[in-house]
Amino acid sequence: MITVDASPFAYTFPPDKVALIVIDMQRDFVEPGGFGDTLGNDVSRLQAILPGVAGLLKVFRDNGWPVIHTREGHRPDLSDCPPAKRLRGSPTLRIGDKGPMGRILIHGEPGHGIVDALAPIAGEYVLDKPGKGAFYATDLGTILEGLGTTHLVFAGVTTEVCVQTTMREANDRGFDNLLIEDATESYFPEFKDAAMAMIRAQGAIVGWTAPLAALAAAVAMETA
Ligand code: C5J
Repeated sequence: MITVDASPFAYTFPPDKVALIVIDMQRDFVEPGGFGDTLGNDVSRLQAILPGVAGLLKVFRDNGWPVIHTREGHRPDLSDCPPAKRLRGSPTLRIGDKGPMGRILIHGEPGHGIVDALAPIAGEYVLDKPGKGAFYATDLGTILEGLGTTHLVFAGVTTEVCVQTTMREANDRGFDNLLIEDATESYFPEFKDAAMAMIRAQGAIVGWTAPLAALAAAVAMETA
């Protein structure tokens, strides 16, 4: 077992039953000139976690532990995008519209892709999801069952939307969840802080949080 100095208390995981889920590190959310930027969000906040997510990927890759990348997006005909989702947000730039990096959140468009710095490598899963949560309308549950996973480490964007939603879905399915604090971000700092506080509340009601350094130190000590 590996024990990480985490909040609200230590997080312990079996190294043969852990997987990393990197949520939606897509150009349209993260890069200048993408969908998020065009809507007026400060994407420099999201850019700042690229080293943290890369460092976390390195920990998992060095140990041969499973990595799952998710991408939020829809079919070109939008048949998997409920009007209730499409019609909210910006009235001028909606899912499926032509944006600065191709059609917004449509499979195969440049903006839908994962940023180059975090590109998946051979053997890693890339999971397309139409919802905010990564379990909804995907085979994530089947993948994790096949891997024998019981513990999930989380990174990605945005903390209070797709990351928190997926952690709550995972929590209800019985996984023990750790969110890496410097590998997740929001366009709104107060939302990130609130989401992390909600996750840790009431004795880790949704899960734990810890900085990457705490995870890396715990892993290094155990695997030295
Ligand atoms: C959002 C996400 N915020 N990946 N998506 O719409 O959190």
